[in-house]
Amino acid sequence: MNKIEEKAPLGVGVLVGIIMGSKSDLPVMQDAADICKEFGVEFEMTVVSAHRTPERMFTYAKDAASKGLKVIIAGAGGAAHLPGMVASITTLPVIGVPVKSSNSIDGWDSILSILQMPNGIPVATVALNAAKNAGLLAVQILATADDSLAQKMQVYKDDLRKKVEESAEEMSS
Ligand code: RP5
Repeated sequence: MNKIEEKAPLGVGVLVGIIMGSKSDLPVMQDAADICKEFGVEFEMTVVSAHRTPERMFTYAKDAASKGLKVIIAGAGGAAHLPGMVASITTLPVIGVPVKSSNSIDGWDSILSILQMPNGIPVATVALNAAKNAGLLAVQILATADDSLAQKMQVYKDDLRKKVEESAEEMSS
C-alpha cells in the first residue's frame, strides 16, 4: 500500500474546517480528520451546534473564508441543520456528513435534513457516517488548485484499483 505521508506544499495554513454538532459526533467525524492528515492537508476541528450555539455557528461560518479556510466539512445528527445553515452563511463549499445519532430514525432524519436543501444553497452530502468520503472530497476540491495534491489523490485511487485487481486474481486462482 502506498502510504501518503508527505505534507502537501500548500503552506498557507488551515484549509479545511471540520465542525460537528456535538462531541458525540467525534467518533464518526474523526475519519475526515484522518484523511486530511494522510494527505498532509492542514485542518481544524471543533464543535459548533446550530441549535445550542447559534451565534457561534454564525460567527464560524461568517469568518471561515476570511481566515483562509477553503472547504468546510460539517457533520450532525438528528435534526441536522448545521451543514445547511453554515452553507447559507458562507460562500465556501460545504460538505455535509449525516451522523447516525443514538436516538435517530435509522439515520434518515440526519440524511434528509442535510440532503434536502433548497435551490441556491447546496450542501455536498455524503452517505451516512461517511466522514472519510467527506475528507476525500475536501482533498479533491483542494487538489483542483494543487498539482501535488492531485498526484497524491491519483496514488490513492491507483491503490484502491490495485486492491480490487488483487482480490479478483485471488478469487480466480
Ligand atoms: C445533534 O444531535 C448532534 O450533531 C448529534 O449528532 C446529536 C446528539 O447530540 P448530543 O445530545 O449527543 O450532544 O445536534
